[in-house]
Amino acid sequence: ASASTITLDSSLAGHDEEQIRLMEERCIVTDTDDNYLRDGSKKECHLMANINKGLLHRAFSVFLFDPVSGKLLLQRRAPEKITFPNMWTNTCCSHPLAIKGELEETAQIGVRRAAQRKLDHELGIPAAQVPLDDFQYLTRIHYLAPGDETWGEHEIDYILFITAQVTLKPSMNEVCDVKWVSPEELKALMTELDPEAFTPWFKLIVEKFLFPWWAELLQRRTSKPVSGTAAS
Ligand code: DMA
Ligand code: MN
Repeated sequence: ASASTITLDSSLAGHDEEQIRLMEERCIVTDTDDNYLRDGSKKECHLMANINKGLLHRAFSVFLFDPVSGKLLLQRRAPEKITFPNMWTNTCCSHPLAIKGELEETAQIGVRRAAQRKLDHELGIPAAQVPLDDFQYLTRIHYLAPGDETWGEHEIDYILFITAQVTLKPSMNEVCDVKWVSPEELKALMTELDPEAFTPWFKLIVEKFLFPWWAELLQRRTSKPVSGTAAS
C-alpha cells in the first residue's frame, strides 16, 4: 500500500503491557436506553474518536463501606492505567463483559458478577466477602468524560453500594494506594487536593448523590440493634 493509505494507530504506544492486553476485553455497547447493541473492544469503547461519534458502553461503580466504621474505601488508580491514571476514585469501577454470565440483565445480575470479579482482580477481595445479593443497586447514570486527547469514558454506569468486612491485597498494576474515609474526611480530601486528582465520574457521583445515600447508610447502621440484645 502507498504511504497515504496506511493509518498508524499509536494510541497504545508506550503503555503498560498488561493494560494493553486488557484493552482486548469485550465491553457491552448499548444505546442511550442501555439496550444491548453489540460487543466492542475496551479499546474501541474508550477512544475519544469513537466516543465523539456516540459510542456508548455499560459500566459499574462500586462504593464499598466498612460495617463497623461506616467509612468508604477509596482507591488511587495505578500509573499503569491507560485511562485516568494516578487519580483517586471510588472503591472499584469497570465493565460487565459481553460474556454469558455478565450480559444477563435480570436484577442487574451481570453487573453484580462483574463487580465481584473486579473487586477480587483490583483489590484482592475474595468473592465470598462480597456476595452478589449484598450489592445494593442505586441507579444508572449516563455520562461522558474526556480523559486526554486520545482516551475517555462514555458510559451507562450502574452505581452499586456494598457494606462488607473485607481483606485487601491490591494489585499494583491496577491500584497504587487505598484509603478509608468518613464523609468529613472525604470532603476535606476533596478541598485539599487538586480537582484533577479525582476521576470525573467520582466527582459527579459525589456531587449529585453520595452524601445523602451515605448518611442513610450510617443512620441504618447506628439504629440497628446490637445483635443478641434486642428482642425481635
Ligand atoms: C471503568 O473503570 C468504569 C467506570 C465507571 C469509569 P476502569 O477504567 O477502572 O475499568 P478497568 O478497571 O476495567 O480498566
Ligand atoms: Mn468505560
